[in-house]
Amino acid sequence: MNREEMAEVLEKIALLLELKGENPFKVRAYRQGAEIVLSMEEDVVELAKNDELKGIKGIGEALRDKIGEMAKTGGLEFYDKLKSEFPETVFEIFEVQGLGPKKIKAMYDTLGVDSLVKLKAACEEGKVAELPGFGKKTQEKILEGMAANEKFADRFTLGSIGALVEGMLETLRLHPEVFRVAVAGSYRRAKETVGDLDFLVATKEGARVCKDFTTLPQVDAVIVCGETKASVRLKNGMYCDLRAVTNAEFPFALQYFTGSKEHNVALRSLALKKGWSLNEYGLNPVDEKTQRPEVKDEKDIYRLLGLQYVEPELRENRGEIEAAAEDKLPRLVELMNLRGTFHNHTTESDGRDTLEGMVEEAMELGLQYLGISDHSKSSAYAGGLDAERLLKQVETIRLLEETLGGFRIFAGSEVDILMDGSLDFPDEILEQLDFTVASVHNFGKLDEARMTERICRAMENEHVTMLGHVTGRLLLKRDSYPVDHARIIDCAAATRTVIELNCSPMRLDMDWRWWKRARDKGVLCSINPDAHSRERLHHIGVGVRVARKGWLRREDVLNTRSAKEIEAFLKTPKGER
Ligand code: DGT
Ligand code: CA
Ligand code: CA
Ligand code: ZN
Repeated sequence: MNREEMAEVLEKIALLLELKGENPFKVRAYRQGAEIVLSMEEDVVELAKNDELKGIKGIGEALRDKIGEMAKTGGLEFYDKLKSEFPETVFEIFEVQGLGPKKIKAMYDTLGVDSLVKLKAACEEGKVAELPGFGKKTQEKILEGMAANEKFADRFTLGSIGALVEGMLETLRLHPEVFRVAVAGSYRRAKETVGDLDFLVATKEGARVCKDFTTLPQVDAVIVCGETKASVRLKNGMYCDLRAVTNAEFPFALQYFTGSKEHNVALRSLALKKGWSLNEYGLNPVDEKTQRPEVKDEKDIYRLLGLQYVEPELRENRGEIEAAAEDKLPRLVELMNLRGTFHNHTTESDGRDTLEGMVEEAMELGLQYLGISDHSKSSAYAGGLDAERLLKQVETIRLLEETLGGFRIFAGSEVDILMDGSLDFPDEILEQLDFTVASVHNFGKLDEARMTERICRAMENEHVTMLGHVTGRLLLKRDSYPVDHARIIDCAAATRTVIELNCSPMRLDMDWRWWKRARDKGVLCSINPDAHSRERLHHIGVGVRVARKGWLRREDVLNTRSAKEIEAFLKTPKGER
Protein backbone atom coordinates (compact mmCIF):
# COMPACT_ATOMS: atom_id res chain seq x y z
CA MET A 1 0.00 0.00 0.00
CA ASN A 2 1.28 3.44 -0.73
CA ARG A 3 0.70 6.61 1.23
CA GLU A 4 -2.36 7.74 -0.74
CA GLU A 5 -4.07 4.38 -0.37
CA MET A 6 -3.44 4.33 3.36
CA ALA A 7 -4.86 7.80 3.76
CA GLU A 8 -7.91 6.80 1.77
CA VAL A 9 -8.59 3.82 4.01
CA LEU A 10 -8.28 6.01 7.12
CA GLU A 11 -10.60 8.60 5.61
CA LYS A 12 -13.16 5.92 4.80
CA ILE A 13 -12.94 4.50 8.30
CA ALA A 14 -13.72 7.98 9.61
CA LEU A 15 -16.75 8.20 7.35
CA LEU A 16 -18.08 4.80 8.32
CA LEU A 17 -17.52 5.35 12.05
CA GLU A 18 -19.40 8.60 11.72
CA LEU A 19 -22.30 6.81 10.06
CA LYS A 20 -22.32 4.35 12.95
CA GLY A 21 -22.56 7.25 15.37
CA GLU A 22 -19.22 6.55 17.04
CA ASN A 23 -17.54 8.97 19.40
CA PRO A 24 -16.61 12.16 17.45
CA PHE A 25 -13.09 12.18 18.91
CA LYS A 26 -12.44 8.77 17.47
CA VAL A 27 -13.77 9.89 14.11
CA ARG A 28 -11.59 12.96 14.16
CA ALA A 29 -8.51 10.92 15.08
CA TYR A 30 -8.86 8.86 11.89
CA ARG A 31 -9.50 11.90 9.75
CA GLN A 32 -6.47 13.65 11.20
CA GLY A 33 -4.46 10.48 10.75
CA ALA A 34 -5.29 10.49 7.06
CA GLU A 35 -4.01 14.03 6.73
CA ILE A 36 -0.82 13.32 8.62
CA VAL A 37 -0.11 10.24 6.52
CA LEU A 38 -0.54 12.33 3.39
CA SER A 39 1.53 15.29 4.45
CA MET A 40 4.38 13.71 6.40
CA GLU A 41 7.81 14.53 5.07
CA GLU A 42 9.33 11.15 5.87
CA ASP A 43 8.44 7.98 4.00
CA VAL A 44 5.57 6.91 6.22
CA VAL A 45 5.29 3.44 4.63
CA GLU A 46 8.94 2.67 5.33
CA LEU A 47 8.68 3.94 8.89
CA ALA A 48 5.55 1.92 9.54
CA LYS A 49 7.14 -1.24 8.15
CA ASN A 50 9.98 -0.85 10.63
CA ASP A 51 7.71 0.05 13.57
CA GLU A 52 9.23 3.50 13.74
CA LEU A 53 6.07 5.61 13.94
CA LYS A 54 6.30 6.17 17.68
CA GLY A 55 6.33 9.79 18.83
CA ILE A 56 4.71 11.29 15.75
CA LYS A 57 2.23 13.94 16.79
CA GLY A 58 -1.38 13.08 16.05
CA ILE A 59 -0.79 9.36 15.61
CA GLY A 60 -1.85 7.49 18.73
CA GLU A 61 -1.32 3.86 19.52
CA ALA A 62 -4.45 2.49 17.83
CA LEU A 63 -3.73 4.37 14.64
CA ARG A 64 -0.09 3.36 14.73
CA ASP A 65 -1.00 -0.33 14.81
CA LYS A 66 -3.37 0.06 11.89
CA ILE A 67 -0.90 1.97 9.73
CA GLY A 68 1.69 -0.68 10.58
CA GLU A 69 -0.66 -3.47 9.53
CA MET A 70 -1.42 -1.74 6.23
CA ALA A 71 2.26 -1.15 5.48
CA LYS A 72 3.23 -4.72 6.28
CA THR A 73 0.29 -6.71 4.90
CA GLY A 74 -1.29 -4.40 2.34
CA GLY A 75 -4.65 -4.73 4.08
CA LEU A 76 -6.49 -3.92 7.28
CA GLU A 77 -8.74 -6.39 9.04
CA PHE A 78 -10.49 -3.72 11.07
CA TYR A 79 -11.48 -1.88 7.91
CA ASP A 80 -12.66 -5.02 6.12
CA LYS A 81 -14.92 -5.88 9.05
CA LEU A 82 -16.26 -2.35 9.32
CA LYS A 83 -16.91 -2.20 5.59
CA SER A 84 -18.84 -5.45 5.64
CA GLU A 85 -21.44 -3.82 7.87
CA PHE A 86 -22.44 -1.52 4.99
CA PRO A 87 -23.35 -2.05 1.36
CA GLU A 88 -20.56 -1.10 -1.12
CA THR A 89 -22.81 1.58 -2.54
CA VAL A 90 -22.59 3.83 0.51
CA PHE A 91 -19.30 5.26 -0.73
CA GLU A 92 -21.06 6.60 -3.83
CA ILE A 93 -22.94 9.03 -1.63
CA PHE A 94 -19.75 10.54 -0.28
CA GLU A 95 -18.83 11.59 -3.81
CA VAL A 96 -21.86 13.88 -4.17
CA GLN A 97 -20.82 17.53 -4.15
CA GLY A 98 -22.00 19.63 -1.25
CA LEU A 99 -22.96 16.69 0.90
CA GLY A 100 -21.06 16.30 4.17
CA PRO A 101 -20.92 13.42 6.67
CA LYS A 102 -23.52 14.96 9.01
CA LYS A 103 -26.21 15.14 6.38
CA ILE A 104 -25.35 11.72 5.04
CA LYS A 105 -25.71 10.29 8.52
CA ALA A 106 -29.07 11.93 9.05
CA MET A 107 -30.41 10.49 5.81
CA TYR A 108 -28.89 7.11 6.52
CA ASP A 109 -30.41 6.93 10.01
CA THR A 110 -33.91 8.17 9.22
CA LEU A 111 -34.44 7.22 5.57
CA GLY A 112 -32.11 4.27 5.18
CA VAL A 113 -30.27 6.01 2.34
CA ASP A 114 -27.20 3.89 1.58
CA SER A 115 -26.80 4.26 -2.19
CA LEU A 116 -27.09 6.88 -4.91
CA VAL A 117 -30.23 5.21 -6.20
CA LYS A 118 -31.92 5.48 -2.83
CA LEU A 119 -30.68 9.02 -2.36
CA LYS A 120 -32.15 10.09 -5.66
CA ALA A 121 -35.47 8.41 -4.93
CA ALA A 122 -35.68 9.99 -1.47
CA CYS A 123 -35.03 13.44 -2.94
CA GLU A 124 -37.55 12.99 -5.72
CA GLU A 125 -40.21 11.85 -3.25
CA GLY A 126 -39.56 14.97 -1.21
CA LYS A 127 -38.56 13.00 1.89
CA VAL A 128 -35.17 14.69 2.21
CA ALA A 129 -36.71 18.16 2.38
CA GLU A 130 -38.79 17.08 5.37
CA LEU A 131 -35.82 16.10 7.53
CA PRO A 132 -35.01 18.62 10.26
CA GLY A 133 -32.32 21.04 9.11
CA PHE A 134 -32.67 20.10 5.41
CA GLY A 135 -35.49 21.88 3.59
CA LYS A 136 -36.42 22.18 -0.07
CA LYS A 137 -33.31 24.13 -0.99
CA THR A 138 -30.93 21.51 0.35
CA GLN A 139 -32.87 18.78 -1.41
CA GLU A 140 -32.52 20.63 -4.70
CA LYS A 141 -28.81 21.17 -4.10
CA ILE A 142 -28.34 17.44 -3.57
CA LEU A 143 -30.16 16.64 -6.80
CA GLU A 144 -28.01 19.17 -8.63
CA GLY A 145 -24.89 17.71 -7.09
CA MET A 146 -25.88 14.25 -8.30
CA ALA A 147 -26.67 15.52 -11.78
CA ALA A 148 -23.26 17.19 -11.96
CA ASN A 149 -21.60 13.90 -11.01
CA GLU A 150 -23.49 12.00 -13.68
CA LYS A 151 -22.80 14.60 -16.32
CA PHE A 152 -19.12 14.69 -15.66
CA ALA A 153 -18.73 11.11 -14.56
CA ASP A 154 -15.47 9.42 -15.30
CA ARG A 155 -13.70 12.12 -17.25
CA PHE A 156 -10.37 13.65 -16.31
CA THR A 157 -8.83 17.00 -17.14
CA LEU A 158 -6.04 16.90 -19.71
CA GLY A 159 -3.68 18.86 -17.50
CA SER A 160 -4.00 16.53 -14.52
CA ILE A 161 -3.00 13.23 -16.16
CA GLY A 162 0.21 14.14 -17.98
CA ALA A 163 2.58 12.55 -15.47
CA LEU A 164 0.48 9.38 -15.27
CA VAL A 165 0.42 8.94 -19.04
CA GLU A 166 4.11 9.71 -19.51
CA GLY A 167 4.99 7.23 -16.76
CA MET A 168 3.01 4.43 -18.38
CA LEU A 169 4.44 5.23 -21.83
CA GLU A 170 7.93 5.06 -20.42
CA THR A 171 7.34 1.62 -18.85
CA LEU A 172 5.85 0.27 -22.05
CA ARG A 173 8.75 1.64 -24.05
CA LEU A 174 11.18 -0.34 -21.89
CA HIS A 175 9.39 -3.64 -22.51
CA PRO A 176 11.75 -5.96 -24.42
CA GLU A 177 9.04 -7.17 -26.82
CA VAL A 178 7.81 -3.70 -27.77
CA PHE A 179 9.04 -1.92 -30.93
CA ARG A 180 6.90 1.22 -30.87
CA VAL A 181 4.57 2.84 -28.33
CA ALA A 182 2.08 5.67 -28.48
CA VAL A 183 -0.88 7.07 -26.65
CA ALA A 184 -3.74 7.83 -29.02
CA GLY A 185 -7.35 9.00 -28.49
CA SER A 186 -8.47 12.28 -26.99
CA TYR A 187 -5.27 12.60 -24.96
CA ARG A 188 -3.18 12.77 -28.10
CA ARG A 189 -5.62 15.24 -29.62
CA ALA A 190 -5.35 17.43 -26.49
CA LYS A 191 -9.04 17.52 -25.72
CA GLU A 192 -9.68 19.52 -22.55
CA THR A 193 -11.03 16.41 -20.81
CA VAL A 194 -10.23 12.78 -21.47
CA GLY A 195 -12.58 9.82 -21.06
CA ASP A 196 -10.33 6.80 -21.33
CA LEU A 197 -6.72 6.36 -22.36
CA ASP A 198 -5.85 4.48 -25.54
CA PHE A 199 -2.34 3.01 -25.63
CA LEU A 200 -0.92 1.33 -28.66
CA VAL A 201 2.13 -0.93 -29.03
CA ALA A 202 3.83 -2.58 -31.98
CA THR A 203 4.94 -6.08 -31.01
CA LYS A 204 5.17 -9.70 -32.14
CA GLU A 205 4.17 -10.89 -28.67
CA GLY A 206 0.75 -9.30 -28.19
CA ALA A 207 -0.47 -11.71 -25.53
CA ARG A 208 2.61 -11.26 -23.39
CA VAL A 209 2.65 -7.48 -23.62
CA CYS A 210 -1.09 -7.35 -22.81
CA LYS A 211 -0.55 -9.53 -19.78
CA ASP A 212 2.38 -7.46 -18.55
CA PHE A 213 0.38 -4.31 -19.09
CA THR A 214 -2.28 -5.55 -16.67
CA THR A 215 0.34 -5.85 -13.92
CA LEU A 216 1.56 -2.26 -14.10
CA PRO A 217 1.56 -0.58 -10.68
CA GLN A 218 -1.01 1.99 -11.87
CA VAL A 219 -3.59 -0.75 -12.53
CA ASP A 220 -6.42 -1.37 -10.10
CA ALA A 221 -8.61 -3.92 -11.90
CA VAL A 222 -8.36 -5.96 -15.09
CA ILE A 223 -11.42 -5.98 -17.31
CA VAL A 224 -10.15 -7.79 -20.41
CA CYS A 225 -6.81 -9.39 -21.17
CA GLY A 226 -6.44 -11.07 -24.55
CA GLU A 227 -4.05 -11.63 -27.46
CA THR A 228 -4.28 -8.15 -28.97
CA LYS A 229 -6.15 -6.08 -26.42
CA ALA A 230 -6.21 -5.38 -22.71
CA SER A 231 -8.60 -3.15 -20.79
CA VAL A 232 -8.00 -2.05 -17.24
CA ARG A 233 -9.20 0.41 -14.65
CA LEU A 234 -6.42 2.46 -13.10
CA LYS A 235 -6.15 3.37 -9.43
CA ASN A 236 -7.37 6.89 -10.09
CA GLY A 237 -10.58 5.41 -11.54
CA MET A 238 -9.63 6.01 -15.15
CA TYR A 239 -10.23 3.33 -17.76
CA CYS A 240 -7.47 2.46 -20.09
CA ASP A 241 -7.13 0.31 -23.24
CA LEU A 242 -4.02 -1.21 -24.72
CA ARG A 243 -3.99 -2.50 -28.29
CA ALA A 244 -1.17 -4.65 -29.58
CA VAL A 245 -0.58 -4.64 -33.33
CA THR A 246 2.20 -5.63 -35.71
CA ASN A 247 4.83 -3.12 -36.69
CA ALA A 248 3.31 -2.89 -40.18
CA GLU A 249 -0.16 -2.16 -38.80
CA PHE A 250 1.06 0.40 -36.28
CA PRO A 251 0.73 3.59 -38.39
CA PHE A 252 -2.82 2.71 -39.38
CA ALA A 253 -3.85 1.79 -35.85
CA LEU A 254 -2.29 4.99 -34.52
CA GLN A 255 -4.13 7.07 -37.10
CA TYR A 256 -7.42 5.29 -36.43
CA PHE A 257 -7.34 5.30 -32.64
CA THR A 258 -6.18 8.90 -32.44
CA GLY A 259 -9.52 9.92 -33.91
CA SER A 260 -11.51 11.92 -33.74
CA LYS A 261 -14.22 9.72 -35.10
CA GLU A 262 -15.44 12.65 -37.21
CA HIS A 263 -11.96 13.21 -38.65
CA ASN A 264 -11.66 9.50 -39.45
CA VAL A 265 -15.01 9.35 -41.18
CA ALA A 266 -14.09 12.30 -43.39
CA LEU A 267 -10.65 10.90 -44.10
CA ARG A 268 -12.03 7.50 -45.02
CA SER A 269 -14.49 8.98 -47.49
CA LEU A 270 -11.74 11.08 -49.05
CA ALA A 271 -9.65 7.90 -49.37
CA LEU A 272 -12.52 6.09 -51.10
CA LYS A 273 -12.85 8.91 -53.61
CA LYS A 274 -9.19 8.40 -54.43
CA GLY A 275 -9.56 4.65 -54.78
CA TRP A 276 -8.31 3.54 -51.36
CA SER A 277 -9.96 1.69 -48.56
CA LEU A 278 -8.62 2.91 -45.21
CA ASN A 279 -9.14 1.19 -41.87
CA GLU A 280 -7.25 0.50 -38.66
CA TYR A 281 -5.16 -2.26 -40.32
CA GLY A 282 -4.14 -0.75 -43.61
CA LEU A 283 -4.62 1.33 -46.71
CA ASN A 284 -5.64 -0.92 -49.58
CA PRO A 285 -6.32 -0.12 -53.21
CA VAL A 286 -9.95 -0.79 -54.10
CA ASP A 287 -8.75 -1.92 -57.53
CA GLU A 288 -6.95 -5.19 -56.75
CA LYS A 289 -4.41 -4.78 -59.51
CA THR A 290 -2.88 -1.67 -57.96
CA GLN A 291 0.07 -2.33 -55.68
CA ARG A 292 -0.16 -1.77 -51.94
CA PRO A 293 1.89 1.27 -51.01
CA GLU A 294 4.63 1.19 -48.43
CA VAL A 295 3.64 2.93 -45.20
CA LYS A 296 6.13 3.39 -42.39
CA ASP A 297 4.42 6.03 -40.28
CA GLU A 298 1.31 8.18 -40.05
CA LYS A 299 2.81 10.86 -42.29
CA ASP A 300 2.86 8.39 -45.19
CA ILE A 301 -0.89 7.83 -44.89
CA TYR A 302 -1.69 11.52 -45.20
CA ARG A 303 0.83 11.92 -48.00
CA LEU A 304 -0.66 9.04 -50.02
CA LEU A 305 -4.06 10.70 -49.71
CA GLY A 306 -2.65 13.92 -51.13
CA LEU A 307 -2.67 15.74 -47.79
CA GLN A 308 -0.23 17.66 -45.65
CA TYR A 309 0.42 15.90 -42.37
CA VAL A 310 -2.37 16.85 -39.95
CA GLU A 311 -1.14 17.35 -36.38
CA PRO A 312 -3.20 15.28 -33.90
CA GLU A 313 -4.52 18.39 -32.11
CA LEU A 314 -6.26 19.50 -35.31
CA ARG A 315 -8.07 16.24 -36.04
CA GLU A 316 -11.62 17.29 -35.17
CA ASN A 317 -13.03 17.66 -38.70
CA ARG A 318 -13.25 21.40 -38.39
CA GLY A 319 -11.69 22.23 -41.74
CA GLU A 320 -8.28 20.59 -41.27
CA ILE A 321 -8.71 18.07 -44.08
CA GLU A 322 -9.73 20.75 -46.59
CA ALA A 323 -6.83 22.95 -45.48
CA ALA A 324 -4.40 20.03 -45.70
CA ALA A 325 -5.54 19.34 -49.27
CA GLU A 326 -4.68 22.93 -50.23
CA ASP A 327 -1.40 23.02 -48.35
CA LYS A 328 -2.83 25.64 -46.02
CA LEU A 329 -2.42 24.11 -42.58
CA PRO A 330 -0.81 26.51 -40.13
CA ARG A 331 2.59 25.81 -38.66
CA LEU A 332 1.57 25.42 -35.02
CA VAL A 333 3.19 27.07 -32.01
CA GLU A 334 5.54 24.91 -29.94
CA LEU A 335 6.53 24.94 -26.28
CA MET A 336 10.09 25.92 -27.14
CA ASN A 337 8.74 29.10 -28.77
CA LEU A 338 7.61 30.53 -25.42
CA ARG A 339 9.94 33.19 -24.01
CA GLY A 340 8.00 34.14 -20.89
CA THR A 341 4.57 34.12 -19.37
CA PHE A 342 2.08 36.42 -17.64
CA HIS A 343 -0.60 36.05 -14.95
CA ASN A 344 1.06 34.51 -11.93
CA HIS A 345 0.34 34.81 -8.23
CA THR A 346 2.58 35.02 -5.19
CA THR A 347 2.13 34.80 -1.42
CA GLU A 348 1.08 38.48 -1.53
CA SER A 349 -2.39 37.23 -2.54
CA ASP A 350 -3.36 33.54 -2.75
CA GLY A 351 -0.18 32.05 -4.23
CA ARG A 352 1.79 29.42 -2.32
CA ASP A 353 5.27 30.59 -3.31
CA THR A 354 7.04 33.90 -2.87
CA LEU A 355 7.94 36.29 -5.64
CA GLU A 356 11.54 35.05 -5.42
CA GLY A 357 10.44 31.42 -5.67
CA MET A 358 8.27 32.05 -8.70
CA VAL A 359 11.05 33.95 -10.44
CA GLU A 360 13.56 31.21 -9.67
CA GLU A 361 11.31 28.59 -11.23
CA ALA A 362 10.69 30.71 -14.32
CA MET A 363 14.45 31.08 -14.76
CA GLU A 364 14.90 27.34 -14.38
CA LEU A 365 12.29 26.85 -17.08
CA GLY A 366 14.51 28.89 -19.36
CA LEU A 367 12.15 31.84 -19.68
CA GLN A 368 13.33 35.44 -20.16
CA TYR A 369 10.54 37.13 -18.23
CA LEU A 370 7.69 36.56 -15.82
CA GLY A 371 4.54 38.60 -15.33
CA ILE A 372 3.27 38.89 -11.77
CA SER A 373 -0.40 39.70 -11.29
CA ASP A 374 -1.77 39.13 -7.82
CA HIS A 375 -5.46 39.62 -7.07
CA SER A 376 -6.99 43.05 -6.47
CA LYS A 377 -8.82 44.18 -3.34
CA SER A 378 -12.35 43.09 -4.29
CA SER A 379 -11.17 39.49 -4.32
CA ALA A 380 -10.84 39.63 -0.56
CA TYR A 381 -11.27 35.84 -0.28
CA ALA A 382 -7.98 35.54 -2.16
CA GLY A 383 -6.11 38.16 -0.15
CA GLY A 384 -6.42 40.74 -2.91
CA LEU A 385 -4.06 43.73 -2.69
CA ASP A 386 -5.23 47.29 -2.17
CA ALA A 387 -3.51 50.12 -4.01
CA GLU A 388 -0.97 50.69 -1.31
CA ARG A 389 0.15 47.08 -1.12
CA LEU A 390 0.18 46.84 -4.91
CA LEU A 391 2.47 49.84 -5.33
CA LYS A 392 4.72 48.45 -2.62
CA GLN A 393 4.89 45.18 -4.55
CA VAL A 394 5.82 47.04 -7.73
CA GLU A 395 8.71 48.62 -5.83
CA THR A 396 9.84 45.23 -4.52
CA ILE A 397 9.70 43.82 -8.02
CA ARG A 398 11.84 46.64 -9.45
CA LEU A 399 14.44 46.11 -6.73
CA LEU A 400 14.55 42.34 -7.16
CA GLU A 401 14.81 42.69 -10.91
CA GLU A 402 18.06 44.63 -10.60
CA THR A 403 19.72 41.61 -9.02
CA LEU A 404 18.71 39.17 -11.76
CA GLY A 405 21.18 39.89 -14.52
CA GLY A 406 18.72 40.74 -17.27
CA PHE A 407 15.76 38.52 -16.39
CA ARG A 408 12.64 40.71 -16.56
CA ILE A 409 9.76 40.75 -14.12
CA PHE A 410 6.71 42.58 -15.41
CA ALA A 411 4.69 44.07 -12.57
CA GLY A 412 0.96 43.75 -13.00
CA SER A 413 -2.35 43.03 -11.36
CA GLU A 414 -5.16 40.58 -11.95
CA VAL A 415 -7.64 43.37 -11.54
CA ASP A 416 -11.26 42.47 -10.85
CA ILE A 417 -13.87 43.52 -13.37
CA LEU A 418 -16.59 44.93 -11.16
CA MET A 419 -20.30 44.37 -11.73
CA ASP A 420 -20.72 47.37 -14.05
CA GLY A 421 -17.56 46.70 -16.06
CA SER A 422 -15.43 49.24 -14.21
CA LEU A 423 -12.15 48.09 -12.68
CA ASP A 424 -11.07 47.54 -9.11
CA PHE A 425 -8.33 50.20 -9.41
CA PRO A 426 -8.50 53.71 -10.89
CA ASP A 427 -6.43 54.57 -13.96
CA GLU A 428 -3.89 56.51 -11.85
CA ILE A 429 -2.91 53.25 -10.20
CA LEU A 430 -3.13 51.01 -13.26
CA GLU A 431 -0.87 53.27 -15.30
CA GLN A 432 1.96 52.62 -12.86
CA LEU A 433 1.95 48.93 -13.77
CA ASP A 434 3.61 47.19 -16.70
CA PHE A 435 0.45 45.26 -17.58
CA THR A 436 -2.91 44.13 -16.23
CA VAL A 437 -5.03 41.03 -16.61
CA ALA A 438 -8.70 41.92 -16.11
CA SER A 439 -10.89 39.08 -14.83
CA VAL A 440 -14.43 38.42 -13.66
CA HIS A 441 -14.48 36.70 -10.27
CA ASN A 442 -17.84 37.77 -8.93
CA PHE A 443 -20.45 36.50 -11.39
CA GLY A 444 -23.62 37.91 -9.91
CA LYS A 445 -26.63 36.67 -11.81
CA LEU A 446 -26.05 38.59 -15.03
CA ASP A 447 -27.57 37.28 -18.23
CA GLU A 448 -25.42 36.78 -21.32
CA ALA A 449 -25.96 40.25 -22.76
CA ARG A 450 -25.07 42.06 -19.55
CA MET A 451 -22.11 39.82 -18.77
CA THR A 452 -20.74 40.40 -22.26
CA GLU A 453 -21.33 44.14 -21.93
CA ARG A 454 -19.51 44.15 -18.61
CA ILE A 455 -16.46 42.40 -20.06
CA CYS A 456 -16.37 44.55 -23.20
CA ARG A 457 -16.46 47.69 -21.13
CA ALA A 458 -13.43 46.53 -19.18
CA MET A 459 -11.53 45.81 -22.40
CA GLU A 460 -12.15 49.37 -23.55
CA ASN A 461 -9.89 50.58 -20.75
CA GLU A 462 -6.49 51.64 -22.08
CA HIS A 463 -4.72 49.93 -19.17
CA VAL A 464 -6.26 46.51 -19.62
CA THR A 465 -3.59 44.54 -21.47
CA MET A 466 -5.40 41.23 -21.47
CA LEU A 467 -8.65 39.58 -20.57
CA GLY A 468 -8.33 36.75 -18.00
CA HIS A 469 -10.19 33.39 -18.09
CA VAL A 470 -12.96 34.46 -20.46
CA THR A 471 -15.77 32.21 -19.23
CA GLY A 472 -14.83 31.37 -15.64
CA ARG A 473 -15.54 27.69 -16.26
CA LEU A 474 -14.08 25.02 -14.00
CA LEU A 475 -13.83 21.85 -16.06
CA LEU A 476 -15.88 18.96 -14.67
CA LYS A 477 -17.06 21.19 -11.82
CA ARG A 478 -18.74 24.37 -12.86
CA ASP A 479 -20.16 25.53 -16.17
CA SER A 480 -19.11 28.91 -17.47
CA TYR A 481 -21.07 32.06 -16.87
CA PRO A 482 -22.95 32.97 -20.03
CA VAL A 483 -20.91 35.08 -22.48
CA ASP A 484 -21.14 35.87 -26.15
CA HIS A 485 -17.73 34.71 -27.39
CA ALA A 486 -18.14 36.18 -30.85
CA ARG A 487 -18.81 39.65 -29.46
CA ILE A 488 -15.98 39.44 -26.97
CA ILE A 489 -13.57 38.48 -29.74
CA ASP A 490 -14.78 41.38 -31.88
CA CYS A 491 -14.36 43.73 -28.97
CA ALA A 492 -10.85 42.42 -28.25
CA ALA A 493 -9.96 43.00 -31.90
CA ALA A 494 -11.39 46.53 -31.87
CA THR A 495 -9.69 47.54 -28.59
CA ARG A 496 -6.45 45.62 -29.30
CA THR A 497 -6.87 43.68 -26.07
CA VAL A 498 -5.03 40.38 -25.76
CA ILE A 499 -7.09 37.35 -24.71
CA GLU A 500 -5.54 34.94 -22.28
CA LEU A 501 -5.45 31.19 -22.75
CA ASN A 502 -5.57 30.32 -19.08
CA CYS A 503 -3.82 26.97 -18.83
CA SER A 504 -4.65 26.02 -15.30
CA PRO A 505 -5.87 22.40 -15.86
CA MET A 506 -9.29 23.22 -14.42
CA ARG A 507 -9.82 26.07 -16.86
CA LEU A 508 -8.20 25.88 -20.31
CA ASP A 509 -10.20 29.02 -20.95
CA MET A 510 -10.84 30.53 -23.58
CA ASP A 511 -12.03 27.28 -25.08
CA TRP A 512 -9.99 25.92 -28.02
CA ARG A 513 -12.99 26.08 -30.36
CA TRP A 514 -12.85 29.89 -30.45
CA TRP A 515 -9.17 30.59 -31.02
CA LYS A 516 -9.09 30.24 -34.80
CA ARG A 517 -11.78 32.89 -35.07
CA ALA A 518 -9.88 35.20 -32.70
CA ARG A 519 -6.65 34.64 -34.63
CA ASP A 520 -8.33 35.42 -37.93
CA LYS A 521 -9.51 38.73 -36.50
CA GLY A 522 -5.98 39.57 -35.40
CA VAL A 523 -6.50 39.02 -31.67
CA LEU A 524 -3.35 37.97 -29.83
CA CYS A 525 -3.28 35.09 -27.35
CA SER A 526 -1.23 35.00 -24.16
CA ILE A 527 -0.58 31.51 -22.79
CA ASN A 528 -0.88 32.10 -19.05
CA PRO A 529 -0.51 29.46 -16.34
CA ASP A 530 -2.38 31.46 -13.67
CA ALA A 531 0.19 29.77 -11.45
CA HIS A 532 -0.44 29.75 -7.71
CA SER A 533 2.79 27.86 -7.05
CA ARG A 534 6.15 27.22 -8.71
CA GLU A 535 5.22 23.82 -10.09
CA ARG A 536 2.15 25.17 -11.77
CA LEU A 537 4.27 27.37 -14.01
CA HIS A 538 4.87 24.12 -15.91
CA HIS A 539 1.25 24.16 -17.07
CA ILE A 540 2.31 26.36 -19.97
CA GLY A 541 3.05 23.00 -21.65
CA VAL A 542 -0.62 22.02 -21.61
CA GLY A 543 -1.46 25.57 -22.66
CA VAL A 544 0.65 25.22 -25.78
CA ARG A 545 -1.14 22.00 -26.70
CA VAL A 546 -4.52 23.70 -26.38
CA ALA A 547 -3.26 26.70 -28.38
CA ARG A 548 -2.24 24.26 -31.11
CA LYS A 549 -5.69 22.74 -30.96
CA GLY A 550 -6.98 26.26 -31.59
CA TRP A 551 -4.86 26.52 -34.79
CA LEU A 552 -2.51 29.12 -33.27
CA ARG A 553 0.87 29.84 -34.78
CA ARG A 554 3.90 31.30 -33.11
CA GLU A 555 3.04 34.80 -34.29
CA ASP A 556 -0.44 34.59 -32.74
CA VAL A 557 0.96 34.14 -29.23
CA LEU A 558 2.20 37.23 -27.42
CA ASN A 559 4.52 35.41 -25.05
CA THR A 560 6.59 33.93 -27.87
CA ARG A 561 8.08 37.42 -28.15
CA SER A 562 11.35 38.32 -26.51
CA ALA A 563 11.51 40.42 -23.34
CA LYS A 564 12.64 43.39 -25.42
CA GLU A 565 9.73 43.07 -27.82
CA ILE A 566 7.30 42.74 -24.92
CA GLU A 567 8.71 45.87 -23.34
CA ALA A 568 8.10 47.79 -26.56
CA PHE A 569 4.65 46.25 -26.94
CA LEU A 570 3.58 47.31 -23.46
CA LYS A 571 4.85 50.85 -23.97
CA THR A 572 2.89 51.30 -27.19
CA PRO A 573 -0.64 52.70 -26.77
CA LYS A 574 -3.23 49.95 -27.30
CA GLY A 575 -4.63 51.54 -30.43
CA GLU A 576 -1.24 51.36 -32.13
CA ARG A 577 -0.35 47.79 -31.14
P1 DGT B 1 -12.69 9.94 -24.97
O1 DGT B 1 -12.04 8.65 -24.63
O2 DGT B 1 -14.15 9.94 -24.74
O3 DGT B 1 -12.06 11.11 -24.35
O4 DGT B 1 -12.53 10.17 -26.56
P2 DGT B 1 -11.66 9.37 -27.64
O5 DGT B 1 -11.61 10.20 -28.86
O6 DGT B 1 -10.37 8.94 -27.07
O7 DGT B 1 -12.60 8.14 -28.00
P3 DGT B 1 -12.47 6.58 -27.75
O8 DGT B 1 -11.55 6.24 -26.64
O9 DGT B 1 -13.86 6.08 -27.67
O10 DGT B 1 -11.87 6.03 -29.12
C1 DGT B 1 -10.57 6.35 -29.52
C2 DGT B 1 -10.56 6.64 -30.98
O11 DGT B 1 -10.89 5.46 -31.73
C3 DGT B 1 -11.58 7.65 -31.43
O12 DGT B 1 -11.13 8.97 -31.24
C4 DGT B 1 -11.73 7.30 -32.88
C5 DGT B 1 -11.58 5.82 -32.89
N1 DGT B 1 -12.91 5.21 -32.88
C6 DGT B 1 -13.53 4.63 -31.85
N2 DGT B 1 -14.74 4.18 -32.21
C7 DGT B 1 -14.89 4.51 -33.52
C8 DGT B 1 -15.92 4.32 -34.49
O13 DGT B 1 -16.98 3.76 -34.23
N3 DGT B 1 -15.68 4.79 -35.75
C9 DGT B 1 -14.52 5.43 -36.08
N4 DGT B 1 -14.34 5.89 -37.30
N5 DGT B 1 -13.54 5.61 -35.19
C10 DGT B 1 -13.72 5.16 -33.94
CA1 CA C 1 -10.13 7.59 -25.27
CA1 CA D 1 -11.00 3.95 -25.73
ZN1 ZN E 1 -8.53 34.80 -11.81
